[in-house]
Amino acid sequence: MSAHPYPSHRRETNAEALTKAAAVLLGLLVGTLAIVAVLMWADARQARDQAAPAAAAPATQQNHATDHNTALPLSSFAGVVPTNAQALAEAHKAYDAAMPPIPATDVVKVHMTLKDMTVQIAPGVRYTTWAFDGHGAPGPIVHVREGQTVEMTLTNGGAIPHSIDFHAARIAPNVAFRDVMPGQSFTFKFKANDPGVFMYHCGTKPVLAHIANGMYGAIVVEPKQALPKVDNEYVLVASEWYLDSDGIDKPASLNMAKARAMAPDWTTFNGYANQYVTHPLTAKPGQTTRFWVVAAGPTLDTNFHVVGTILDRAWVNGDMTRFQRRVQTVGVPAGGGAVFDVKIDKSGLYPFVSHAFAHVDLGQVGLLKVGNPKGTMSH
Ligand SMILES: [Cu+2]
Repeated sequence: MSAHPYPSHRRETNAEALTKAAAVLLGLLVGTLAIVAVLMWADARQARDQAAPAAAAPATQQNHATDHNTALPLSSFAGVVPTNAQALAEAHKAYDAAMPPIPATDVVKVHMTLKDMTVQIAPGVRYTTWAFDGHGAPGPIVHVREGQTVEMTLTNGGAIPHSIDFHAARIAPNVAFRDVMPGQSFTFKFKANDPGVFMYHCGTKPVLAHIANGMYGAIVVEPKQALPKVDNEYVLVASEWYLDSDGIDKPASLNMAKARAMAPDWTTFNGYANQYVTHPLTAKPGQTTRFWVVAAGPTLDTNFHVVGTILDRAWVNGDMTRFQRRVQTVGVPAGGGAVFDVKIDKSGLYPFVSHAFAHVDLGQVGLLKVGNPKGTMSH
């Protein structure tokens, strides 16, 4: 027995080694197969996850208005202007904020044609609007006296249905504010029995998109009983814009996700950022100036304040039956209006702002230039 210890032992060892090697190889094979299976399962799951949004993508890409993807982050184009912005701002013709006269007739006929058009909303920044009466945004100022009848005709010169909703009207909206098809016209009447400054806007769904695309304006219903006399009257419509590009090389369109997230690129008075900084509204020292303010939104309020003075009279919420005196800032809610008088004795540059200062940063600021002051504004 002793003569064969090694061979015997060695034989046994070889067999053991073979068995172990086979076991290791089998183990490796099983392990590899398991890893491959896990990887294949992960791949399949990833592919399935990717397939679901891909299937939904065509609808969201075709129509911003039905895009429910509000995932952040959203690119901001706030403050993005071309290098010649100052020259462009000076060349821009500011929206005429001066109150137009009241027509003398009992029935005031207003005819607006809706047009799809490209406008500038900041220096060198173009946007494709749905515009009331070729105005871009806001639409024309409608000015009537309490008791007059407004006969409104909307002609739809655009590509999709639109409508017009007057906050100054007491009328069945399903009849008067109905959709008007492209190429069609629709007329309705209402008696302006409630004085104040009111918003009008397109009420076609989704309303957020139609207002965000510029379909809004102001109607002023002057009270029968005259308000205190003033020297200057201006209409300001506050609103915000949500852009899908910077609008410099090609016109921007609506980014519905930003509109839902309430993250505007520009905020404006009368549709164009900072236009009354470059082209100030004017008054003479000692004069009283009246601001008729509407916040069109589509979503954000404006916090009206005139830097360097106090609001002598404030018809808050457009309640023309009473006014508050000597108030500093008044909130005007989206879809609401208010009226403010300021008497300024000293010449100077008096900024009017939304005192929610992100709005100023995004362009909702203008100047009331009283007299002929020297110097420029630091705000
Ligand atoms: Cu519309």
